[in-house]
Amino acid sequence: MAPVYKLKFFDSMGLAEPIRYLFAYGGIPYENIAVQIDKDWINLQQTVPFGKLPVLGIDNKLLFQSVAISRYLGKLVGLLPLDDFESAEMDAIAATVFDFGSRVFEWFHETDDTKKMMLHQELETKIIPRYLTDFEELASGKGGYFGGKKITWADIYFVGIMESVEGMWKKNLLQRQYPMLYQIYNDVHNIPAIKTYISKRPNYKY
Ligand SMILES: N[C@@H](CCC(=O)N[C@@H](CS)C(=O)NCC(=O)O)C(=O)O
Repeated sequence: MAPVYKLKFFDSMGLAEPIRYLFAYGGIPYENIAVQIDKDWINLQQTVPFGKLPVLGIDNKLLFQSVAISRYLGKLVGLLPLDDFESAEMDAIAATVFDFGSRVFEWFHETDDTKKMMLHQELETKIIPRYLTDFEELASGKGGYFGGKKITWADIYFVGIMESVEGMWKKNLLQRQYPMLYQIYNDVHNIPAIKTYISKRPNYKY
């Protein structure tokens, strides 16, 4: 019998969106449990590892960490390179995408105005260009995608996180300066199953 998958995350894209893309890509049914931060979260937080989401229930097992979950599903849907080194390279990309996303999320959730302005300035002048330039170079050096000429789960992780990053930053960051990354973004969005999922998903802001 096929496993029962239950994904818990807040009612937004964030760290869960690459996971939702991968489910869509593989045509794998799952229950998307939208946790209401002002209602359910206080109690639920005590019960999930490290008090963080997303978590994925797989029958009676629980997996946490968005990168580990995405890699697991990536393997399941045939988007993990077979070669161990190449596979580790995709882990490195996804971990770095997470690092990048965290910097933007940190700015977005900052409540002190002065600190927020400083973080914005640093992101605009240093962090965003540095990460995107290096990602662009890596994809370019490989021949199109992060793993070479074929899409892997790391491309999907990148695009899922970029959607939230752009939603928070309120700007398209890729189109003008990062053609390779923009291509990855469009190619992932144009995968028919992902396109269909996106056309039906809730109207998330980020
Ligand atoms: N490295 C973890 C980070 C998990 C994480 O920080 N999740 C945030 C949501 S983006 C969270 O649960 N925040 C709620 C809280 O800390 O109260 C992952 O990639 O899954």
